[in-house]
Amino acid sequence: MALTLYYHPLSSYCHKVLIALYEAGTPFNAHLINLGDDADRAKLSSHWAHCKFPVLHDSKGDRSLPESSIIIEYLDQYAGTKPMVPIERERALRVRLWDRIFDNYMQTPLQQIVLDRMYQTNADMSGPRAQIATSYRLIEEQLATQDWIADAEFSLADCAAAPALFYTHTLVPVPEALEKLRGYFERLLQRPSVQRVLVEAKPYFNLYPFEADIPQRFKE
Ligand SMILES: N[C@@H](CCC(=O)N[C@@H](CS)C(=O)NCC(=O)O)C(=O)O
Repeated sequence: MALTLYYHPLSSYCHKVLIALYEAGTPFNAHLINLGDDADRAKLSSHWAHCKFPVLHDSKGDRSLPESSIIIEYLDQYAGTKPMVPIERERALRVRLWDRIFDNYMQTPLQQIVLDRMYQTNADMSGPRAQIATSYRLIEEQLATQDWIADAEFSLADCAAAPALFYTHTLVPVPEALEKLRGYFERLLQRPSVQRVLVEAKPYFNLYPFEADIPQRFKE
């Protein structure tokens, strides 16, 4: 088996998959894609016609997989005894739901706000910002009784949460009153897997249009 991840170190969806890989200690080859480079774009498109990363290629079966959540579920077969998606149906449903919340109601509005800034479209971003704020409130309620967002074990949903929260913090501040969310973010940041993706992203922070809003502690 040889796994290759096509990725960029700044990309939040790539962080999600990298966290799963680092958590399990699964060996893989990292293939950095520069979307500004035609040859790199052609390479990525040859694996996934939508030309978005992350994409995982498995030499076993010569298989290319797009979509961060699907990749993480696929990686469970190589991850030993701690799957990122629990086997039990009820637990798996909760994990998948929270994965969807982070992707659809945090990452999607985050991408809208970032693209608006990159392309200077000056569109009204109050809707996407409100979605992120609503997600913050949902997370606070969900964390009333547990450390991780969807399960007693660190899961796919936490892989999704870490990059979503890292970047949304730069756009929509977390209110002081949301103490459980603030504590959860700090717990995520203590995971060596999360620390590693942020250290690897650091040399590229200057490409992020809201770089000035990344807290100093991540730049040191
Ligand atoms: N639903 C996809 C989203 C992937 C995605 O949007 N990736 C972004 C980077 S974070 C990308 O490739 N953007 C480049 C582009 O759209 O041209 C996933 O979960 O992997």
